[in-house]
Amino acid sequence: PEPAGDIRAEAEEFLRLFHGEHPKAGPVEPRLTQVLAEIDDTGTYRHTEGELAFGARVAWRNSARCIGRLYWQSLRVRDMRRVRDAGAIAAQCAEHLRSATNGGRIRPTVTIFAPETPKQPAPRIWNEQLIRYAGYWDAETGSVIGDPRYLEFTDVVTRLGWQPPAQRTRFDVLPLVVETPEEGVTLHELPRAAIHEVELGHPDHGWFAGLGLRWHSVPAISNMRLSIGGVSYPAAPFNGWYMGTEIGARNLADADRYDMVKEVADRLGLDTSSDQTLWRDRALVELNRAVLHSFGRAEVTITDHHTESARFLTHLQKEEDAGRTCPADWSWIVPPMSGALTPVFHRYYDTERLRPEFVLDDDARL
Ligand code: HEM
Ligand code: NRG
Repeated sequence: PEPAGDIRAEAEEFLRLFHGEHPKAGPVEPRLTQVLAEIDDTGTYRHTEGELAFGARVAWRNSARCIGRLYWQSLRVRDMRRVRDAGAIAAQCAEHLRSATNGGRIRPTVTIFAPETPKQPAPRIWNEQLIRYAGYWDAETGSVIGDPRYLEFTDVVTRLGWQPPAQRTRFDVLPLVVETPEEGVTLHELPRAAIHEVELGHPDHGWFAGLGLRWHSVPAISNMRLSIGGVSYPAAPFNGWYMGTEIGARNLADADRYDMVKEVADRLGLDTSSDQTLWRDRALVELNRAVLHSFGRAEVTITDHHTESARFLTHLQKEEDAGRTCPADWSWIVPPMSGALTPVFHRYYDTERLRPEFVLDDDARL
């Protein structure tokens, strides 16, 4: 259940923002009058396509944790508000992935499903991202196969009836879990054609490919609620492209994820007997070189943390020139390696929350 908030006040704030940034749309008053009447009647209102697309783009613009916001105006918005049944939602998620992957030239995209209304609860997607790898506890070796982050989620989908592949691997893609008011919770396997992946190799070290590492090409977050002008869209999966460090310095490196740093250091022949040799740091750099090299070789869009940091400062400047504040969360913006080598490290940011926004329901607005 959506915390009601003040839909009238939020609608007015949003419509004023929309008309302020779209002079050609004319004065806000007639639209505001219409929307307030619709709220009186129905408890909610329907965004125009223009409002919806603008709301989604500004929600990206307002994402304080996102370093990739320079291109916020080019977000593709797929209006799927009419789509309500679970099978069609899963099919549109697959179509989202295909069209966003675009053969490797990734296009930032959001697909917006039906909103929450007083009459009808909205559909939801339980997965954190559309593509994620299962994690299994292997009693034989006393260790995890796959992504330890998804041990619990994998357990949940298995109880719901998912059959892992007969031969479990470290990179088994989880099924989508879609919940609708009419059908309850249903499982949907993504078609293979919707899943684009890159096999990882290293520009200088042939053995790296032998580690058997890979990652999916598109990060598509699917568990954040899109909140626009007092209307909530709980199912609104969005994607951009990866910054290499997300994979190389976190997903494959964190001790509670794929934990590859020691293995890479050993294969590099580094002296791991003392922290002071900085073997972890040296192995991490090579792991990240492998990620950037492999995506580049496969012609899949990716960015490095130096380029993206510089772009983010350009974005801040553009926002300032437009007379807007740009909220940013230092602890998320600074890349997880070589922090002080990037210019985003050396400054402070505005931190107030702005709407429209993407909200993680667990940390709903206070
Ligand atoms: C977070 C980069 C596109 C919304 C992030 C993070 C990075 C990033 C590095 C931090 C992730 C982490 O530390 O786990 C990029 C890049 C993009 C892009 C390179 C390329 C175009 C987008 C798009 C949207 C978006 C299209 C929404 C329409 C967000 C949000 C978060 C985030 C809401 C915070 C997620 C959370 O709280 O877990 N982004 N992003 N980003 N990004 Fe972007
Ligand atoms: N760190 C996560 C993804 C978080 C969002 N990152 C993006 N978003 N690049 C991971 O899968 O590693 N995006 O929309 O492009």
